[in-house]
Amino acid sequence: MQAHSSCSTAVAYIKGGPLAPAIQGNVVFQEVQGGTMIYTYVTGLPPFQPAEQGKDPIGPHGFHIHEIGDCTVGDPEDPFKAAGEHWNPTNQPHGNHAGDFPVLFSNNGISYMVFFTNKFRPAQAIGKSIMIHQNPDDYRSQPAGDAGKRLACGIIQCYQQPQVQANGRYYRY
Ligand SMILES: [Cu+2]
Repeated sequence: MQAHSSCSTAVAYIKGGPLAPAIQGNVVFQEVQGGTMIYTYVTGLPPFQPAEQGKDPIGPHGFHIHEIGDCTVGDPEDPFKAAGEHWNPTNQPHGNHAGDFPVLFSNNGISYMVFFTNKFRPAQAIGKSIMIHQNPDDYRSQPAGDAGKRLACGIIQCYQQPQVQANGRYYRY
């Protein structure tokens, strides 16, 4: 955590796994007074399906920070287990984890959401992962809100401003 203390903007580039390969997106974490603003833009979410026959609805989608920055797919039927459980540095019940986010609403596959949290600063989230789930988070079931399978994952990293080289090209270092 200390090594990243100077990073005031973090980013995660989200990619869909085998259950939802069309998902793409990014999440930007920007330090502001008292906490972090989080800007999420995601496309390629699956169409909403209402709950039926005892199954959970598909969407709105549970959305969290998970504790391990590893988006290895692993089992294609139950992907992204390598990312571990919810990031929960202050040992709170689910619903109040630092990594508990609002659900993502799909608008014909597109979700755009901006919100504020005072539970962490961007530098503290670096090296964790961000996860989109198949089902809604009920903010009640422990330890993960019954949000179901993991559709898409991204690793949170410090955002490096693109630099202009002498030849006019941009690069990231
Ligand atoms: Cu999750």
